[in-house]
Amino acid sequence: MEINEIRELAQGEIQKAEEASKGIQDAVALNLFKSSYLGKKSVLSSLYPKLKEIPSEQKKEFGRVLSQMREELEKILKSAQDRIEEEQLRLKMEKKKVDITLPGYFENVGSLHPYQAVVRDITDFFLGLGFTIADGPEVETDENNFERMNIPKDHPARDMQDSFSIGEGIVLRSHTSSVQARVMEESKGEMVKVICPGKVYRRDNDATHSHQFGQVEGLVISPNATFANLLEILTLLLRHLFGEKREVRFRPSYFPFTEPSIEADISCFECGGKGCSFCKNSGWIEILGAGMVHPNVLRLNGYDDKKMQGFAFGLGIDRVAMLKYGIDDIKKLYEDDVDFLSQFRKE
Ligand code: FA5
Repeated sequence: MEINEIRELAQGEIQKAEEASKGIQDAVALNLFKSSYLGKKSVLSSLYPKLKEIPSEQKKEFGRVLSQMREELEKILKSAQDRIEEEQLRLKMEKKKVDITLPGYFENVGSLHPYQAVVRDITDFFLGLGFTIADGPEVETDENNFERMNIPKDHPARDMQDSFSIGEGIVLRSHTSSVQARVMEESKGEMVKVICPGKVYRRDNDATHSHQFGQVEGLVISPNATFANLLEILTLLLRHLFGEKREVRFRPSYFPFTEPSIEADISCFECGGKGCSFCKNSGWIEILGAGMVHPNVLRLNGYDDKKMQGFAFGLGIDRVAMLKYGIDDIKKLYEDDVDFLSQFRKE
């Protein structure tokens, strides 16, 4: 066979393939085309054995013609394949038309519970002032919860915190002040600067009082901790939590474990201080108790009250959340109502 004949044959085959490819509409026809023009029984495959008949000086050219022929046929096959795929995609998109003006779907990824957001905020504030975090159990001894806080058995102050007794000498802690006793015992007369966030339990139940709630205790002991330091820290904290506009007032109070003692109130979020049923017409909502650590407490917990003095405070976490976010019933913080909680989601 002459090389020219082969060239013509290849050309003819390529033209035939080009024509045939126009009719290909689906994958079955595409496969058929592939086996007809590139398969074992194709003209292309039948030409390879002819190499033997070709004079040796034309063998190179023969090889070039065949590989060109294969390349062309493959190109035709590829463009038919692309055309079919494009057509299939077009049909699919036509069936599944997307209206790009519709609003998207939003995944609810959740967010911090307002209670937890307040805990983190308060904790960050105190870590920034060089406090460390102390911890204690919710099931506590009567001794740590009361006696070492200068509240002996039968002391009338026990009525201030109606606690849950769960066994002989064991209670659910009624305040985080129980951690004060633990920290002082561990610190063995040395300086202290801690906060302790945690859950506490009391027999209470109304819109601002729950049987289970959170407190953050603070305790500083050093030879020169003063009442002025305490007021300064609490003022900074309350300004940090509620901003400059919310009114804060400190008033004298009584706790068996501090002397002098104070309480802090924030102007009511509901009535802005005018007086309403929520704040029991006072215009204020109590947020924390504080004072200078009572010398008895220092002595009861291994400190020399002539050398060391201290201040302490206990802040209601739920109350902060209520005042900050305008929540009118403390129970909403415990109900796991997603509609209510999603208000606090950060978009
Ligand atoms: C105490 O619990 C003291 N241990 C605080 C303290 C610590 C004083 C250190 C001095 C030194 P009180 O019972 O007032 O104090 O509670 C403190 C705060 O907890 C209150 O101001 C209030 O914000 C919150 N609180 C009290 N009872 C409840 C309750 N039932 N539900 C929700 N929050 C409460």
